[in-house]
Amino acid sequence: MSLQNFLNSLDELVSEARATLGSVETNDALEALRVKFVGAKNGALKSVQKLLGAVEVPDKPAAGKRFNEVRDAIQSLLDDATARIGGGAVVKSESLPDATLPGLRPRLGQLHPITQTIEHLKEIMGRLGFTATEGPEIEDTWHNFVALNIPEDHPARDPLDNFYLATAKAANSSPQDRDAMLLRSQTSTVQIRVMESQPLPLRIISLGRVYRPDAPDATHFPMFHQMEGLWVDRNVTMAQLKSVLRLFATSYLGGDVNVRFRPSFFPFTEPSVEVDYWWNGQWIEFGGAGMVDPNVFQHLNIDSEKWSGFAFGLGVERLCMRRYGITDIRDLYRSDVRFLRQFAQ
Ligand code: FA5
Repeated sequence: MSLQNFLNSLDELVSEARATLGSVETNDALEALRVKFVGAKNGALKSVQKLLGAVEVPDKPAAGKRFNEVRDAIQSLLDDATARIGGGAVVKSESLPDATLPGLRPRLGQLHPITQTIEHLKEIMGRLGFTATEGPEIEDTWHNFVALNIPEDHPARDPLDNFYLATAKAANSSPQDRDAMLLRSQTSTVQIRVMESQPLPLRIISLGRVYRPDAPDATHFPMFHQMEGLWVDRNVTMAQLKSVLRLFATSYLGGDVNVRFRPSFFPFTEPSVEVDYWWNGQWIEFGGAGMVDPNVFQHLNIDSEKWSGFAFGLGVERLCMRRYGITDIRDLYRSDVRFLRQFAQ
């Protein structure tokens, strides 16, 4: 087909569209014209487009350009006619919802239950005089182990029990080196950072993520949160530690909570205890605690004759689970909106 013949077909089409769409008066007639000109199957534009294939190759660019212009022109004629008649046809073709239906309620976001729990714990501990502070999630072995009196050969430093990082700094170092880096395995690191940088006395909590290569099950997850607490002053005692933890537990879990302290061992506290609550017919451990070990004070040049302190580290997920009756920690991290929506504030 010659270029001229093709252009003539386009001109005829656009003239006809101008004439008919310029005077159309009803939505039904407009709809019929829409089908006639731009209908997906047998519309006039479609038919002319098919002729494009028969145009000589060197003429194709000019033919294609003109075709696009005519297509746009017909579309604006249709839009003008639609606007003039009152939009009925547009409503139909763009399938807007019925404007008389009630509106859709926008779905509001909300804080994750663990974030809500963290805020709640901060508020309770704030009332007990503890100030919230933060520490980094990527730590060196000095803060995660050495200063906490965890010796080189201690199993807690095993590469299989920690997420050591392949940083440039650590490239030539082993997990035993002071500057090997890891994702912190406990928030007790913040005890050290705070005692390094703040004057005594101090009473702080720190809430944040910790990481351990634990196999996930109903009460374990490889990433979880801890609330660390530290109170250093003159004459801080184990009796105060137990009172604070009991007050905290009754405030967060309710007056009927049954808490027990079990003798235990942590390298950075002496004596040490593990703290459990009773739930669903069994004791669940929710934290460790004890009196700050004099060796820790010594690492930080704090006179343990003058100062004493207690520290605790509690599992935030386990507290949240007990409060809300969640029986599987993994539910908190499945990102299932149906589960999370139950915690709308
Ligand atoms: C510690 O991490 C000590 N730093 C706690 C501490 C702080 C003791 C200060 C003394 C003084 P432990 O490894 O037991 O201790 O962990 C504390 C709590 O974290 C546990 O009781 C449990 O509630 C929670 N926890 C431990 N591992 C996991 C896990 N994989 N998933 C969820 N929660 C966990």
